Amino acid sequence: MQTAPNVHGALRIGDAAPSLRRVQELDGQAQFDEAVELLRRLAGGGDAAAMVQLGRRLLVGHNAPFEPQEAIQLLMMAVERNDADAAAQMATLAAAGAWMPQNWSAALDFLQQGAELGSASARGQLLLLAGAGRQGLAQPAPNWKALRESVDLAAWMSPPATRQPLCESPRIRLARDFASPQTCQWLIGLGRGKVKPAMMYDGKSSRFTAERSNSDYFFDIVGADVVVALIRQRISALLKMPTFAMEPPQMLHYAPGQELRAHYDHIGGATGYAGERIATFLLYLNDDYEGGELEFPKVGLRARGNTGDCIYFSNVDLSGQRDKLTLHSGLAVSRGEKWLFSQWIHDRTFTGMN
Ligand SMILES: O=C(O)CCC(=O)C(=O)O
Repeated sequence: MQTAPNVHGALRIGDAAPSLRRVQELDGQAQFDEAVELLRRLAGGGDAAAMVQLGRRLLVGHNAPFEPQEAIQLLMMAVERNDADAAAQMATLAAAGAWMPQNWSAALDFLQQGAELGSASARGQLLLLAGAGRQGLAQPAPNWKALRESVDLAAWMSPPATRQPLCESPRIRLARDFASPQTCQWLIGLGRGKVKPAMMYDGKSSRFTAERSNSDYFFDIVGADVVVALIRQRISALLKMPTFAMEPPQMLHYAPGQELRAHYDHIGGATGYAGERIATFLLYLNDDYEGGELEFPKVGLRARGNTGDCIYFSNVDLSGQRDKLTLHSGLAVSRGEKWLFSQWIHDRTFTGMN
């Protein structure tokens, strides 16, 4: 396998690496304005790695101003300089339709470009999307163009036809094989090392509570990728709800003994939130653990999916009112670790806290 040449700084020692190291030092001292200023100078001097670092920060306002349009300009300038990471990031933006019109064909073109330039992420995504799996990885020089052309987007966006009703009131459904085991592994890879002790939202603010001992990770547009965007598109097709009404998706992780005690997902009237969280979608990324069932105590239901299955439910009743029967828990895991991909869906365009 070829080595991925574009890990920041790794092959740039000759040019901007010392200054990028200085950016790291400034960040380490929480001098974020200075770090951003230095990145601006490096990017202005034509350094593509600095353009990507700055672009990613400005995309999400992480220790930087929130300036998505400037971020896209920077990333495109880096793409023109053949930066692999910039191409991979642009693929995610085009797939998600984030700060630009959604364009799947452009997303795949960017992935191909990123893969050809050596982005490990773009390569992994393209191999997964093309269904090439391990055989593809074993090839000395995969044909990225051919792989890009073999991606069957329609199949990725079409959810499984079989749905099993688990309960009618509240409406709870299970669909088998929503995602392949390889896709589940990929998603776990995106969350591993990033999950942090989870907080609980009580309608006013988020805080650590004894009710919730698991960890989570919210994807932003930098942490997500084309695979995540396609999963959301597939959820949209399954639930018949638009992606623009979806909150940022989350990874949930439970180590042995960890749990999420009985709670509701609906938040209507909560401080600062517009609208209601009307549906919850949970994708089971693994099944080699014990315990950890999803329990709805008010209707006496306990369920869990196998790897790749999903369970989804409505948090409101047929008249759109918060449904008190949707009280639910993630029971304690007794052995192994449990990984879920979770997506909440709103009754309107999701604008976050405002
Ligand atoms: O982990 C589980 O099984 C439940 C997750 C859950 O209840 C939630 O995300 O609201």
